[in-house]
Amino acid sequence: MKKIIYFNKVKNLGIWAAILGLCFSSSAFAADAKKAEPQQAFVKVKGTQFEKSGKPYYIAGTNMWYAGYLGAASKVGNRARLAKELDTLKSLGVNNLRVLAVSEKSDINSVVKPATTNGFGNYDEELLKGLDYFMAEVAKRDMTVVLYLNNYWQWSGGMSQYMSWVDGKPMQDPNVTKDWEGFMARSASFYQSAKAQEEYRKTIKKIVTRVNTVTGKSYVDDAAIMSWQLANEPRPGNSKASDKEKQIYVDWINGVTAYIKELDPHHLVSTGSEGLMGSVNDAKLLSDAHSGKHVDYMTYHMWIRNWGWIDKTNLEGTWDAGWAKGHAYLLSHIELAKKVGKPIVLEEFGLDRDGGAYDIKTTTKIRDRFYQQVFDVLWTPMKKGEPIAGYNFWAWNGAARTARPNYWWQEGDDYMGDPPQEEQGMYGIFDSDASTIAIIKRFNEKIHSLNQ
Ligand code: IFL
Repeated sequence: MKKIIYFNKVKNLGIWAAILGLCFSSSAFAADAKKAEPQQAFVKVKGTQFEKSGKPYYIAGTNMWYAGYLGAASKVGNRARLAKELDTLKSLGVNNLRVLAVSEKSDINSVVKPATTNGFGNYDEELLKGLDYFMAEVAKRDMTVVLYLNNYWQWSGGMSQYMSWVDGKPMQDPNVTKDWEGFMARSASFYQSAKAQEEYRKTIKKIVTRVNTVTGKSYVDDAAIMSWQLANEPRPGNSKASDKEKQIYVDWINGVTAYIKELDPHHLVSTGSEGLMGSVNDAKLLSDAHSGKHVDYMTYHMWIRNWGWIDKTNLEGTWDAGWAKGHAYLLSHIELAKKVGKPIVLEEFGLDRDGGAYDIKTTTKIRDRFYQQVFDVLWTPMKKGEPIAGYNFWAWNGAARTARPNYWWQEGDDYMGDPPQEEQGMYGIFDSDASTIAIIKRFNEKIHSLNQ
């Protein structure tokens, strides 16, 4: 009996020693994993500019929504391609990538598959590990990332899919129904749904407080993250958004940005807004939406063809009038940013290949001219230290190719910058688009001359 008690004591001691050891080593690990990078290494706002490591930090960026997908170890991913794309972008002077952090599973055709989230609280860990891997690769290359946490549009599930999970009504694909007004109203109903907001915050918490499985570092402590972004192109509602809806939208932005800052006070937070065209052309709304103390900078997007300012079947003929609007749009937002007193990033713009074709072999003369003109417009205020803090072109297709005669993405195809709701090759820049790439590289060199 004594023997048994003694043995149990020893065994208990052993267990305690093991527990203590575990506690010690796991707390040592946790301490290591949680070791914050020096505050200096985080992108900060200084007046109406960004700063990193004590130097100005202008953004020479691209959009690459699928970058986390490429990082997955499963057959969804392609780590060799990811490394190649990042190396190519680095060699072009790209220092920032705007990337989708989460996607919601949906049954519609024009949505990316698989999704990181298969239902409320049901995450695809393998895909999230892909995001971890991507973040580790980015840090190695001294680039930064803007991670968006939702989508107003259908191609990653987004707000509409949240609403389908809330009320069980099937998600409508506006590519099929052509009812964009109805779709936008449905997406915006997300701001008013207590259940959707609760689940959205859970997802935000899941990502923001995640510990990277590759580096062991908490996302909160990762200086490679430049900004958490509420969503891709959130709008207050459709073209008839009421004053009440506008107020709900502003309140939503203020509430969620405050929530993110509670979880992570060191990273910047942004909205992902398109600017005036995503704010029913209401300058007061745009300014109100970006004046909250937890919104660190403004964003805007410019889509001269999507918005009907030029006609893709007659790019040359409709150019002058369309570009005049684009030019004014680019500058007017820099003026607005001055009034709000925050930096602004042109984080999306793009144009079709010549003739509106999708074929990679089609020339890009008008697109090239467009890119050059956009860069010329941005450069003057940038040089003068006005609030324009950089740009991300839309989007990097890189080495992706499609073999589909109709250019529509199907599960298993290469991921490219053109998301699955649009023809593959519409706006994205392929690694073979030498003339456009040369223009981007030249502008990035100028930008880097400011980052000294
Ligand atoms: O693909 C689109 C994406 O949803 C976006 N803005 C415009 C892109 C091109 O139409 O965020």
